[in-house]
Amino acid sequence: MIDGYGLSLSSLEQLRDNGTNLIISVDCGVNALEEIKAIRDLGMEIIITDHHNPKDELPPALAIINPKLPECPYPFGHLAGVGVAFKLLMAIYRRLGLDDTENVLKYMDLVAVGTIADIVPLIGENRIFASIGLQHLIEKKNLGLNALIQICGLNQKTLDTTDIVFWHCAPDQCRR
Ligand SMILES: [Mn+2]
Repeated sequence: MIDGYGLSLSSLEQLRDNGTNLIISVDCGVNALEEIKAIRDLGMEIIITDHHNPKDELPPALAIINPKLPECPYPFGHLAGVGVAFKLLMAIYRRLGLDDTENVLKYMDLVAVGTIADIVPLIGENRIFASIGLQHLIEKKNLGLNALIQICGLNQKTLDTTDIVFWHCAPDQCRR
């Protein structure tokens, strides 16, 4: 809410001062040349996860994970920012031998909210994320999301994609 979308130079300095040496971006960074050069100059590294269309010059990151990169072999190009981050998490789980069903499904409600709210086409994997995640939302698996749904005055039993994308709370509800 303070720095807006993307990587901001002031927050990067703050991260460095707090002892951070590796940043993982979500939903941004593939075209943030200046900021990623600054990360290097500040002595930190960055792994970019993004789904925005990259420009010709790519930033000097440790790694760039983005299905829109021309050489990316990933078969589904419509992942939302959260979907790309989820894929990195799955790769880490696999490397650590933690890729069991429970862990794979654990954050599906958050992946669904992020996918639906990012307004990507709900086809292929996105449709699967939305479908499983909405079911988790209805089953009240996540305390934080439950509270958000309650404050928004939404009916959790009939929650759908429109509730997630277009719902605006009334001013008196927002103050709660
Ligand atoms: Mn996005």
